[in-house]
Amino acid sequence: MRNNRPTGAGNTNTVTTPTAHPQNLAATLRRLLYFALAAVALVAVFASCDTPLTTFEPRSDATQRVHTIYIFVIVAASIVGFLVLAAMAYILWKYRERPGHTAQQTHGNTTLEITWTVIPILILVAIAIPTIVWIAGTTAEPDEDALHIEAVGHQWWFEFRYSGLGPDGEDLVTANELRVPVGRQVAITLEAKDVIHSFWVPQLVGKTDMVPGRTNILEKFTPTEIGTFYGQCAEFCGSAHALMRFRVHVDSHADFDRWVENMNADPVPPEAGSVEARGATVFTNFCARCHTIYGVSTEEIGPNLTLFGDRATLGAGILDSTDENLKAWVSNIRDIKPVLDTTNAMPTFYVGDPLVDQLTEAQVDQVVAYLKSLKLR
Ligand code: HEC
Ligand SMILES: [Cu+2]
Repeated sequence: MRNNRPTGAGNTNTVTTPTAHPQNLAATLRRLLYFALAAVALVAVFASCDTPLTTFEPRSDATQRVHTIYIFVIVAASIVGFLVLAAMAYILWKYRERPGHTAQQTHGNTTLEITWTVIPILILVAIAIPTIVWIAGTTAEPDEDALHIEAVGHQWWFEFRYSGLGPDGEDLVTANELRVPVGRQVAITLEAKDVIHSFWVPQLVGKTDMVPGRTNILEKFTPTEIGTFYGQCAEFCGSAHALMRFRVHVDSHADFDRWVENMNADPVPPEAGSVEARGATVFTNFCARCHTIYGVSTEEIGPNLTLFGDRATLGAGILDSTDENLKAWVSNIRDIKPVLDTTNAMPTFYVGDPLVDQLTEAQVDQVVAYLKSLKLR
């Protein structure tokens, strides 16, 4: 009987079809299973990646807001996508042309059209409301007890100025490693010394341009967790743009206060005759014309180096601040950060090049020992 179908298979196929079909299905299912396993494995691999610039692990109220909206949109889009595809698959299957049933074209159905216009409107409004409320919130006035900081982009490093927290009520200045207390709102204004840079700490706040001759206001944010977070200049600013990073240390209130206090305290002079004492002399002779260390020097061409011994990084977040890296940096900075315009750049001291050297290796060791000794008490 089956063989009487108009398009049906011939005699030869009647024998194979009933057995071949379940086999094909099993093979397809197996292939699907492998595919699903591979997808799960890939997800696991990506999930274990070290991603210091992730936006998926918000650690402030500001990034948490973006993240919530993002997840909401993703979930809503997934549900819509699933429902649409499922409905489509069902309709394709149900109304397909088959023996005894002809596919039909239908036109016009007012109820249906109103329904599928109204539902997307509702979804879009549901997305728009929190988005607009949040965008409006980005320009809100800072809290009364907010911590005010001015961040200045330089080619190729970040300067941070805490208003009123420095010696004599002046700005307290540091560089490349911003310290803020957990749970207190931070209000940062952005400026640039030379060209356009951009301030971005994916887990905490950003990104907003730093424009020369203009003060931009960064969205206010309150860090919610103690830890170290990674920042990066996010606007191409010249040859060393990729080497312009920074870190944000979110400290406990006690640790932050201790840091501010120590930044303001006069440094203990190194013991007379020690390596560090000789390093201090090298610093005064070769470095003080650009670097401030509170109580020692006052020039602000380069990063403020007060308490430099407590910084984890060197060279705008590009290297760990180890003795070895520090020696290499002070000896021949251009090997580490090649730049074309050296007007305000740190000079290379050509250590190890007898024709042009400015410092001996011993002097480098001394100044490194001195910088490393500038620590919290
Ligand atoms: C002409 C000015 C100038 C002189 C002189 C100078 N520096 Fe610098 N220094 C800079 C600038 C500018 C930077 C920022 C470079 C960068 O990261 O792109 C810098 C960066 C540094 C850093 C890294 C700071 C950080 O936060 O990562 C250290 C350490 C440093 N200098 C030490 C020294 C020492 C030690 C000397 C003396 C032997 C010295 N500098 C002399 C201008 C100078
Ligand atoms: Cu930059």
